[in-house]
Order: sequence, then C-alpha cells, then structure tokens
Amino acid sequence: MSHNNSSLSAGNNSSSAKRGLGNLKVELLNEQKQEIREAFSLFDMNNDGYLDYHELKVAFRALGFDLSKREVLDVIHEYDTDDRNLISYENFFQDVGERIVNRDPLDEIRRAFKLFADEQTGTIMLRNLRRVAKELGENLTEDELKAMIEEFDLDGDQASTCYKRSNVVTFHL
Ligand SMILES: [Ca+2]
Repeated sequence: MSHNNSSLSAGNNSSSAKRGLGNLKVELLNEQKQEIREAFSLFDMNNDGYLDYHELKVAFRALGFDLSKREVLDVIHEYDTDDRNLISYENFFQDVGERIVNRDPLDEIRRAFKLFADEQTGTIMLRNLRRVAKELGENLTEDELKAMIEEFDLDGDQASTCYKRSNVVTFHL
C-alpha cells in the first residue's frame, strides 16, 4: 500500500512558542486526553460546544487547576477571536493540555493530599494514599506508597501531615 501525496509533510510551521496540538496529543496520556474531553462536555452546561467564563472556570478546577478570575479571563482573551468570550474544544484542549504537560508533579500530590487527608487529624495514611493513587490513575506499588509516606513522615507515626511539609505547601484543613 502506497500513499502518494501525503500532506503531512514536515512543514508544520507553527510560529507560536506553544506546543503544537500534534505534540500535545503525543505527550498527553490517553487518560489525560479523556479527562480533558470529559471535563469539556460535562461543563459545557448549555451544550453549545463552547465554554463560557463560568463553564471554563469549573472545567479547569475539575482538572485540578484553580485559576483566578483574572487568569480565566486571560485564557479566554488569548483564544477569543470574535469577541464572543467563548472557548472551543480545541482551544480548551490546547490550553489545559499544555498545563497538564507542564504540571509540577508536586502540585498533583498537594492537590491529592488536600483532597484525601483526614479532616480530623490533617494527616494522610497509607490507606488514603492508596485511594489517591488509584484516583489519579497512578499505578504505584505498595512499596512506592510507603516510600511516599516515609518521605514526609518526620516523626515516624506512619502518617504524613501537611504541616510537616510546610516548606513545600501550606494549607488548612
Ligand atoms: Ca457552553
């Protein structure tokens, strides 16, 4: 089978400093692409195929990006070409995909920590962490999970607490 006349030559002349959509599609994991797709369709409340300001803000948050009003507006203005203040799926994919690829793994852990730490004690136990890892689709072994606990477990009580890691993150339960 021979393909003549392929238009997919190397001439992908994106002048933008951003990653091309094609690169993002390669770099994102399938689950991440699916997450993006799901967030978009879930939060496109009026099903018009676009996200407005409010829809965009919650869609970002659902994917773990808590953007300020200003930041959300910046995103809209960056992509909005017709003053409707709406973001298409492709724009959303590009922007949030970029963020996901550039995400500091520690941010992900902080977010998870915040979500899963025990509210009473402010600590996260092995069993919580197991749940976190599963939620995040991380395939961590029991040993890796234990290593994570130990890394932050300064007083040896087998739980990691947020204040012990206050050099990295501060949050209040
Ligand atoms: Ca919409």
